[in-house]
Amino acid sequence: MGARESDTADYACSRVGPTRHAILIDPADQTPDMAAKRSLAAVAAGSRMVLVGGSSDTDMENVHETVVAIQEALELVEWASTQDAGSENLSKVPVILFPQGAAALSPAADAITFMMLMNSTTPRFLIEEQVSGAPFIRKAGVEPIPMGYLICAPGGKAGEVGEADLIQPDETERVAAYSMTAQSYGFRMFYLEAGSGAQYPVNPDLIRAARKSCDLSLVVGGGIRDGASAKAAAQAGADWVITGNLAEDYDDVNELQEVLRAFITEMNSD
Ligand code: 1GP
Repeated sequence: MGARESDTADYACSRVGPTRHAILIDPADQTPDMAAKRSLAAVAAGSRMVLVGGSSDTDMENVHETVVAIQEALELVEWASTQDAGSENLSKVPVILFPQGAAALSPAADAITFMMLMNSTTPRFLIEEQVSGAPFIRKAGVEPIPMGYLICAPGGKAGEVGEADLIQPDETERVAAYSMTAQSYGFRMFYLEAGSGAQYPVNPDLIRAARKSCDLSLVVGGGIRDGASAKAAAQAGADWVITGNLAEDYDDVNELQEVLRAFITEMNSD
């Protein structure tokens, strides 16, 4: 395992500093070129991780082409910043797979959220997809970040595809027990998901319950479309706030950068 690879997992799981924003790129919803442009805009606005994945219609080809396009764009920006003494020295933001399963992976990613969909009712997402994907990931040298993934109501497509027994907004004890279980398994991240495009995000009470019951890097996403919801998640204890759909609303990347800059500022405001 290379130093850079374990650096990526440490970076992603570090709990020092304010809540960070990550952009989720769904390769089924945009071209690799647009994915790269949106990722650059997000990083320029202050996003600190790019996740690539989706719960349907992704495959090896569109995931790999998208990861490569984003990596090339970010490496160019990093290189340019080292050439210009006056500009901010931008260290490269990691590109991390957030896969729907073993059939949608890329060796060009810096790491992969190697997840157990903990409240799935099917062995497929509890263990079988992981077993199918593990040899590819090992061969490609992509660093697995062990992650507990928990789908909360309304759950959206991820909840349906994953056949999840959804966590309801008032089930704080249940989410606490899952977070303790995640920690006991040795997972490093714990992701509370409301589903992409969810009508409402994860209830902050659930985030607080997880925060109190584990010291894993806590990731929250699904249905977060404005700075106020991001701030509520941050104040409840999220280490990472993820947005996917938000960026897809913007084809003008300058506008996207402005929107995300304001979003991140509000997320971390007092
Ligand atoms: C989905 O949590 C992410 O896995 C992002 O959701 O697309 O609603 O931002 P949105």
